[in-house]
Amino acid sequence: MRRQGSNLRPSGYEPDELPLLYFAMWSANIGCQSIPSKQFLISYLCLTDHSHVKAGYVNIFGKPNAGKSTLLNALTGEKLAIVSPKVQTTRHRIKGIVTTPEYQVIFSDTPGIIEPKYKLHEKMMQAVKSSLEDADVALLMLDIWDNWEEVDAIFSGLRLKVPRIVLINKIDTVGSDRVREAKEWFAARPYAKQVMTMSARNPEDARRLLETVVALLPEGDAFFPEDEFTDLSERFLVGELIREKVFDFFEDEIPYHTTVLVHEFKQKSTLIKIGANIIVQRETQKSIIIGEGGKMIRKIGTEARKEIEQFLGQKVFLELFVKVRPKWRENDLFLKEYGY
Ligand SMILES: Nc1nc2c(ncn2[C@@H]2O[C@H](COP(=O)(O)OP(=O)(O)O)[C@@H](O)[C@H]2O)c(=O)[nH]1
Ligand SMILES: [Mg+2]
Repeated sequence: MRRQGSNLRPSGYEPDELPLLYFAMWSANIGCQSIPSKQFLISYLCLTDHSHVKAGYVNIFGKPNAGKSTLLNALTGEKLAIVSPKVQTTRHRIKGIVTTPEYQVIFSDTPGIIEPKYKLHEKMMQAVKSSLEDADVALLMLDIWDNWEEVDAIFSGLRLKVPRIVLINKIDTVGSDRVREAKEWFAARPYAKQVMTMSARNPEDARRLLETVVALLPEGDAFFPEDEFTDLSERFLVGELIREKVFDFFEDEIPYHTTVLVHEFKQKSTLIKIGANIIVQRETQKSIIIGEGGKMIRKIGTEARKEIEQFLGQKVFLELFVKVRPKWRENDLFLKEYGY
């Protein structure tokens, strides 16, 4: 998905600046599909040595609830990954791309590492596996309240060879003695190239981390156009915002038995019309999601619509349906249809 306002027309350029633009695009090997912003062009032309651009994949791993998705959102400044106090919210690998003239970092959020119990879990762990394979730098994240030995066993088991940074998260919730102790404990682990303590909710900590990872990246060309900030589609991200509301408003097994499929996404003259199915496993779950007199489904619709409008920067008409698909989490065809 690309940032709004980017298109094929070199907008923002004066006619006499165009030769410079085309020269820069040619020398930077930028295709005509992506006209760089003026700010990018100026920074690019001011840099003396274009061969030393850094680019690479920085993938975030950890147990459920460590704060991985919160961190991805903080690093990219976009809400790409849904966040919840409940475990196992993230089901896909989610890429967030940060590009400047000096570097391009492709961050990947991954599902929390768990022992698979059903087919959907297996797919989730495949998303982790693909991230293990292409990482240039790995971020091993934990909640400082986690059991350190257990986390240590998981991190060791990943058998990564690339530089690894241990991120001790949620330090806003404990005293400084405990933070120091955790830092020393993880610094003694053989896989920890560096140990950083942070609060993923603090943008300043995210910025500090960004600087650290850029220093570790290999030199190379950018993988994605400058204005692309995720590889995911608007449709997918909209579905995730709806799914997040199910995590927010329902307890017990409901969020884990639910997925969302956006089946309609139409640009109308003044708004975007979006139709989505909330898919559950049982009739009883369907009536819980709908609620008395449709109270709950209306609540999901209202809250999700507000967030979608903010995300897309446009008015949205959102229509939700609830569908029962018994055992969809075990069924390859359904899993495929729902994007897993
Ligand atoms: N206090 C505090 N809470 C955090 C921090 N980072 C994440 N959280 C919360 O921890 C929960 C799990 O976060 P999430 O990003 O979904 O974790 P994930 O499962 O690893 O992706 C959410 O309720 C977050 O708001 C942090 O630095 N401090
Ligand atoms: Mg997550």
